[in-house]
Amino acid sequence: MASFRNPILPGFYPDPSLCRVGEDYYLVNSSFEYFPGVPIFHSRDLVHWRQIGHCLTRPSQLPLQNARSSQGIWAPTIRYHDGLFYMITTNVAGGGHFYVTTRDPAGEWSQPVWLEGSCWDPSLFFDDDGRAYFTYFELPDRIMQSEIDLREGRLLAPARLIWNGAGYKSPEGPHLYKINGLYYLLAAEGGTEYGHLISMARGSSPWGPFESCPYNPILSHRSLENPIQATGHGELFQAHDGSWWMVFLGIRPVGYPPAYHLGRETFLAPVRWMEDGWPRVGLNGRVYLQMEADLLPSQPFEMEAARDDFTSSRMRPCWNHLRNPVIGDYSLSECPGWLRLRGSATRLDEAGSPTFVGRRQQHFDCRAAALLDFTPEQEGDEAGLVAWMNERHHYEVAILRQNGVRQVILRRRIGSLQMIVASRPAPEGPVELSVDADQDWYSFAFARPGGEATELGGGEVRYLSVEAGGMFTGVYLAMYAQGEGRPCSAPADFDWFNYTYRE
Ligand code: 6LW
Repeated sequence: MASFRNPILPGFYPDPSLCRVGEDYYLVNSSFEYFPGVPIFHSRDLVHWRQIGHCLTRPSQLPLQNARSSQGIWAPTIRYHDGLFYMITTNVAGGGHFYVTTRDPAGEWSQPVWLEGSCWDPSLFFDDDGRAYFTYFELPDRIMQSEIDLREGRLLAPARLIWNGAGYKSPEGPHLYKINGLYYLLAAEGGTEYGHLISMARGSSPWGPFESCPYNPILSHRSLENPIQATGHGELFQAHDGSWWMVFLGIRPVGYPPAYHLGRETFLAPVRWMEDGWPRVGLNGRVYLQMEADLLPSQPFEMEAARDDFTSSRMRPCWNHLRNPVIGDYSLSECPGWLRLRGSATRLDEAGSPTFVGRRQQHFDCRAAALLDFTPEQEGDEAGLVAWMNERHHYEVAILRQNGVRQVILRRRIGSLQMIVASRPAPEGPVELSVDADQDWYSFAFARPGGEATELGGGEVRYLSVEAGGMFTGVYLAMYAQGEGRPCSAPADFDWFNYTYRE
């Protein structure tokens, strides 16, 4: 037995789906309005994960122009069959269900093959007889299924109802598996909030009828005193050593009333099969931040450096834009060793694509800092660091030209309230901006490079939580630039970005 820490993917990594190829494991998550879309991770021991890219890297795969915050890409499913990887998901901002394929999960994926079908949470199942099935959730309480020809990208018959769930609301996230000759159907019920749970049913045909597990829910933290809440939306799988596991989403709320800001994260639990042919997840349907299990041999990856010096010709996979970026507003080559941002007239307060490059906040106690060289020549030109939930909930420390003066400001946006709450004349030349976070408070500061920091103030973490104004995502820490009614006159050059944390 050995212990591992949950979540295995901290920060906004919801709706995990996983497939195994030999001794390699691939995991994908929802990505909503962020671009590129559907981050994909690789592991060889289920505990150490390295992001190897994204499934959706081109606007032709991922049109997000119309995506409101928390719209865009909802739950994905990844599968491997006959040498080909499939990722199927839904763009709820337009187009609906589609799948892409590749032979190299770290490389480019195909153009989308669009499918008819309502609602969300599509999944694929490949049966031993070569048939393939497309399963998805349909409001209010239906799991629908159709046989599918994946070569032609078409359904072989209209989808039909196969299960209504175990009796809780919204039986979402369906996945069909064949285990010991029986067909097992997994679902996430109760809604993705505190009532979330995982249920299971089984039958002798992929069409059912399905008998509900007598122990449902097989995973639930409802009404429990456990730092992990809202457990649901999972994937069941067998490791190469024969052991069984589940990955699923959960949240880690803080404070009272509880609120979470890191988003829905990916957790892992061992699974045991009982004599009666039903599984037990974790410790009788409960999971913990520290768990004991017969782990696979540890195969850690080299950790990425905390600091990104922007010396590569490509951005690291942790970096995301909002919706489809204006590529010409970003450059790693115009000023080698710096990330150059060109602020546009699109501002953080709009549900558009401002000039924004962000990474997920993955730890309660963390610090993000960046060195910014920005000399705005137009009134209202601005660039800086933002702690970001969405266009209505964000705090930023920035260099702004206001009343002809180059200032460092702290601005808070909480719903319909917005205010610059502090400002100081900016020191000449490049300025180091920083945001320090703990469970309750973000504090913002600036300094000359290597100099003593001047604290500007801060804001409550709670007002960037999902409960305060979010929906399905989590806080990002991002670099940005924006003009006031027109593009910025000068570029904003970031020399480095550093993310450090305390477990
Ligand atoms: C996901 C669905 C859900 O597709 O939220 O509440 C959606 N349940 O399973 C976005 O994560």
